[in-house]
Amino acid sequence: MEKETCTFSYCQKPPVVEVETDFLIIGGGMAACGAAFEACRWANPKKIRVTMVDKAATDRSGAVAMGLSAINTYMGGNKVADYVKYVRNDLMGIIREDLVYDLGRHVDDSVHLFEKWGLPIWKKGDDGFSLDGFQARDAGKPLLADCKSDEEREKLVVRSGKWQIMINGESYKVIVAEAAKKALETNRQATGVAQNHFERVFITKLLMDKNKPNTVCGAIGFSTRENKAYVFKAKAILLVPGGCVNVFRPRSVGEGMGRTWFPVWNSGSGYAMGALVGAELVQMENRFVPARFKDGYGPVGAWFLFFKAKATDSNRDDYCANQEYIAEAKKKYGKYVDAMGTAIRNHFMMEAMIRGKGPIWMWTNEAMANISKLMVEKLGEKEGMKKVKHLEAEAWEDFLDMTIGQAGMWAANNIEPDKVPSEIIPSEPYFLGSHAGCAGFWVSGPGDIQGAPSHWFWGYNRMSTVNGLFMAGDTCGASGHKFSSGSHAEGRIAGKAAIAYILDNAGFQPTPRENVDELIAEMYLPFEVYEKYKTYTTSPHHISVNPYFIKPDQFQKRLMKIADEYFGGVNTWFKTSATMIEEGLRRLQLLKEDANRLAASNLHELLRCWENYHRVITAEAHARSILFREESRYPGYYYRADKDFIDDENWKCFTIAKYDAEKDQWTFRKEPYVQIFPD
Ligand code: SFD
Ligand code: AMP
Repeated sequence: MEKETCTFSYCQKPPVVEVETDFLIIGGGMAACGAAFEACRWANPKKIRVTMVDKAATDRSGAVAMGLSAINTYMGGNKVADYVKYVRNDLMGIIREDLVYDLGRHVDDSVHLFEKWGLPIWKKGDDGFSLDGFQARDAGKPLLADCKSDEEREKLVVRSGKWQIMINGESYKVIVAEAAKKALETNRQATGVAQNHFERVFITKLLMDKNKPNTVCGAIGFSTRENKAYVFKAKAILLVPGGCVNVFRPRSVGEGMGRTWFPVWNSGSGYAMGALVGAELVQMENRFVPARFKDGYGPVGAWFLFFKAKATDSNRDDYCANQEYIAEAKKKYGKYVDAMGTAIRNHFMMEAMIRGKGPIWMWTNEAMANISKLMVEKLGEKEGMKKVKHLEAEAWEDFLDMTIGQAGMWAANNIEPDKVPSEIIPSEPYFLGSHAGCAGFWVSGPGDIQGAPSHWFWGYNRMSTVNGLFMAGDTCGASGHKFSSGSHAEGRIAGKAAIAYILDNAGFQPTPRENVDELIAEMYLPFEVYEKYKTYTTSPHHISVNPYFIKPDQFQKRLMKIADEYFGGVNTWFKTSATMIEEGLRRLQLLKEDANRLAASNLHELLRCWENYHRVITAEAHARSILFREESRYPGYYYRADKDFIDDENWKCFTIAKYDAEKDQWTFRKEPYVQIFPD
C-alpha cells in the first residue's frame, strides 16, 4: 500500500507552541513528581528552568491515580544490603545491585516527606495494635521524620511485610503532586518563565541534537484538549511516562475491556521513545504477571501479608508447598525455586490450575475470623469486636483506596470477604521496572558503590546511553521493587543528576537535528488519513471497515491478538517459543506497516493512535528479547517452551537491546551480571 504523508491538505494544521527550557520532565507520576521536587531545589539558585509535561492531570495521573494502601518500599530498621538481596531473589538473580542499593539508601527520605506533606501513615498504638494514620495523629504519635533513629521508626510503623508499611492512601497522588507543583512554581518564579507545568499534553517523540552526537535536545507532543502542537527544547530530559499496559490481551474482554491492574494510560511511551533514539534497553524480556483477585484486579499483597490470608487450590492444598511441583520445578529452574519469589509463586498457582485444581481461592473469610478470634482473646468481646469492625472497614478500604473496581466487583457478586473466599489468578502481562518486574533502560549507576564495574558509571546517575536522557521508576531497568516510594526517590536521584549535567554542559544550545515541521506533520498524520478517506465508508463515525484506514481500537486488538497468541499471553499460559515468536514478529511487522494508516477522528483518537504506536515498539523489544535469551529466566511470568530451564552458565547476564530506527534493526548483546552484595 502506498505510504501516506501529512501535507495538511485534508486536516487543519495546528498552531505550534514552542517552549524553551533546560530540564524537561516527561510524565507526571511518582518519578516525575520526585524529580520536579528535587531538581527545583538545585535549579532555582542557578536559574535553571525546569518543566514538567504530563499527558493527564498530575493530581491523579499515573499508577497511583486511585491511591494506594501500602508503601511497598520502606527500609526503616532494615539493612539496605538485605533489600538488595530481597530484590535479587525476587527477580531471579539478575539485577543491577548498584542501582538497587542506591535506591534503598535514599527511599526513606521520600516516605518521610510524604508524611510531612500530609499522607497519613499507620502507627502502632500503645497497646501494640495498629492505628490508622488518622487515629495515630489523634493519639499524638510522632511523624517518622521526627523520630531519632531508624529503630524508633521501625517500632512505630505498621508493617504488612518486611518492606511494606500501611497508609491511608486515597489521596496519595494528590499529596505528592501538590509538592511537585509547588516546587515547579518556585522555579517559575526564580526563572521568570510564563508556564512550566503542562497537563494533558501527550509527548510522541524525542528530538536529537544536530551538533552533538547521541545527545537528546527536546521533545514534541500535542494537546489532548485543543488543536495545538508543542515543541519543547531542553538540555536534559527525564523520561518517566511509566510502564506499558494493554500490549497483551487482558483477561477482561468485551464489556470489561479497559479494566486492568496497572493503569491503561501507561502505554509504553517511555520504552518506545527511548528506543527510537537509540537508548539501550535492558531485561525487556521481563514482564510482570501479577496474581490478582479475579476480574477486579485487586492487589493481593495486603491480604497475604497484613491480613495473613492463605491461598489454596480447590482441594484446599497450599500449591506453593506441593512437593511434587517443587521437585519438578527444581529440575528445570534449580536454586531459584527455593527463593519462592513472585514469579515462582505464579508458577505453582498455574501448576495447580493446569492439573484441574482451579479455581485458586484466597481465604479472606478465614483470615478475618482468625483476626477476630485474636482480637477478642486479647481485648475481650466488646473492645475486640470494635477493632475487628475497624479492620473490616480497612479491608474494604484497601481497595477503595487503590483499585475501586475490585470493591465494585465484590459488591456486584454478593461477595462479603469476611464470609466467603475470593478467587485469585495470574493476570495478563505488564511491562514495568518499578514493581515486581525489571524492564527498562540500561543506565549509569551512582559510581560510588564498591564492587560495581567502572563502566557501569558514565558520569551521571540514571543517565541512559543517550547523552542528557535520564530514566527512573518504570523506565529504569534491571532494578525492580521500587514501588511508589522508590520511584519517587529515583526521580529525585535522576533529577539531581540531570541538573549537574546541565551545569556541566552550560554552553549547550539545543538544536533539533530533525525538521520539526515534518515531525509535526507526521504527528497529525492520523487526522489527515481520516479526513482524506472518511467518505469511503458509509458510517465514518463508527469503528467500521474502511479499505483505507485502521482505527486505533482495531489496531490495538490486532496487537493484543499477536502478543497473546505468539508472545505468550494468558491464552497459552504464558508459553511461547522461538518459532512462535518469529511468526508473531512477522505479523507485528505488517501491523507496524499499517500504523501508517492509523486514523483519528478527534484528539482522543489521536492520543489512542500514538499510544498504540508506542505499544508496538515496546512489544517488539519484548518479543525480540525473549527470542535472544535462550532460556526461561522468569517461570511464572513467561516460558520459552523450547528452552524451559534456567541456564546460569550461559545466561546469568543482562540482555541489552538497541534499536536503529533508520534501519528498523534491533541488535542485542550480553552484559555480564556482577554480584556486589554477598548472599
Ligand atoms: O498493591 C505521559 N504500585 C504500588 N506501589 C506501592 O508503593 N504500594 C502499592 O500498594 C502498590 N500497588 C499498586 C501499584 C500500582 C497500581 C496501579 C496498583 C497498585 C493498582 C506501584 C506504583 O504505583 C508504581 O511503581 C509507580 O507509580 C511508578 O512510578 P512512575 O513514575 O514510573 O510511573 P507513574 O506513576 O505511572 O507515572 C507515569 C506518568 O507519565 C504520564 N505519561 N506524559 C506525557 N507524555 C506521554 N506520552 C505519557 N505517557 C504517560 C502519566 O500521565 C503519568 O503521570 S500494589 O499492587 O503492590
Ligand atoms: P501486591 O499487592 O501483590 O502487589 O504485593 C505487594 C507487596 O507484597 C509486594 O512487595 C509483593 O512482593 C509482596 N507480596 C505479595 N504477595 C506475597 C506473598 N504471598 N508472599 C510474600 N510477599 C508477597
